[in-house]
Parts: sequence; C-alpha cells; structure tokens
Amino acid sequence: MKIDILTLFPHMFDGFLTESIIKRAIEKKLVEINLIDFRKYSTDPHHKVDDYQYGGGSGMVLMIEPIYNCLKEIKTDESKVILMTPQGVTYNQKMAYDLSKEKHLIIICGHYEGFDERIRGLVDMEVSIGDYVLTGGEIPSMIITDSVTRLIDNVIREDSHVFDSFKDNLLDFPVYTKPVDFMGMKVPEVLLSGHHENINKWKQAEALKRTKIRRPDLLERVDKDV
Ligand code: 6GU
Repeated sequence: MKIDILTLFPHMFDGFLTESIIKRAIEKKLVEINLIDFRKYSTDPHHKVDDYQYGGGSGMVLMIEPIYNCLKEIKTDESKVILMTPQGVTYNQKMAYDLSKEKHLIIICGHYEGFDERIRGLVDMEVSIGDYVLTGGEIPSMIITDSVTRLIDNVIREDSHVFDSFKDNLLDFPVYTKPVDFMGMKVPEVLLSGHHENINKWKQAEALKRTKIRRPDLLERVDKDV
C-alpha cells in the first residue's frame, strides 16, 4: 500500500512516522508513506498556494492549480483520492477496512479557511473525522493513515484487530492482566477457568452489555454497516 499525503506542513508528521507501529510498518515495507509539499507544484513565482476569495469574505482559500498539477503527476488508475474536510462523510471503522484494501491512497490536507470549490471535482471522496473544526487536514490525514495501516496484513497480529471495537459495531469487552486481585478488585472468575467456550460467551455478552450502556446508537446499526 502506498499513501501519498499532500500537505503544506510536512513536519507535522515527524513524530507520527518515526515511532511505534507506523514506523515498523514503513521499515518492513508493508506501507510506503510519502509527504508531498504541494507548494512546489505552484506555478506562481512566489509559490503561492492560496489567495483571497472572489465575492469577498475573510480568510485565504487554497487554489486548485498546485493540487491539480500534483495529482497529474502522481495519480494512476489505481489511486483513490481523498479530500480531508469537515464537510465530508464522517469516517468510521468500515471505511478504514475498505480503504485498507486499496493499493494507493492520495490524501489531500486542506488548511486555511477553505479550498476552491473546484478542487472537489478532482477527488473520489471527501472525509471528515467528526463534528468539530480543526485548523487543518493534517491530523485527520494521520487518523486515516493510522487506522488504515494497522489493518494492512502483517502490520499487527490479525487477532489484535479481529475483536476491534466497532468491528461489528460493538465496543470491546473488558480485559484484565495481573494481579488477579488488586485491593479487592478481582478478575472475573470465568477468565481464570480455562473454559474457552464460556470465556467466549462471556466476552460476547460483556461487549453487548457495554455497548448497550455506552453506545446504544451503535446497536441500531449492528450487521448493517460492517
Ligand atoms: Cl477532515 N478537517 C478539518 N479542518 N477539521 C475537521 C476535519 C477535517 N474533520 C473534522 N474536523
């Protein structure tokens, strides 16, 4: 899988790409992640990428040309182009699974007040990560990249994501480790029983119970989305 991220602020990604699971996935060549500063695709003598909006209004607007020029160079028939914007469809685990099957993602990070409406015509999908406003699409693009990368084969052990929260629109069941008794707070007996069928039943029941209490909205969607 190759992920190209178009951003004016590549250094925002420094820690993200050089630590932990993402770093290992890159080293093992399970994913290739490129940061492309699309300022270099600006044909303007001052490498301008944004300008005032027609009709008046506050804030600078990203211009289409640098992004168009960049896509022209990097896009192939196998690319899926994603625009990060709070106006996009809200991201979820099902989308992460679908994207993890793609060969090449191109993620465009918006910044400033907005982008020229015609940029929308260059992309396959527009994605938001939730109903709040961030300063730019960089953190959202890291969220897409992180959630997709961990689902690529051999990045993490498969059984680590078989039971992910949201996989079946259910939250995770509780887990415990040593000690068996911490100040009177005990690990449930069934987990110590060695009876795998009972343990699995317990996990299922606890996941359902927890979801009913914390996220009843997810249960209305069980088996519909995933
Ligand atoms: Cl994708 N971008 C920005 N700027 N804010 C957001 C977002 C994206 N998703 C939620 N808020």
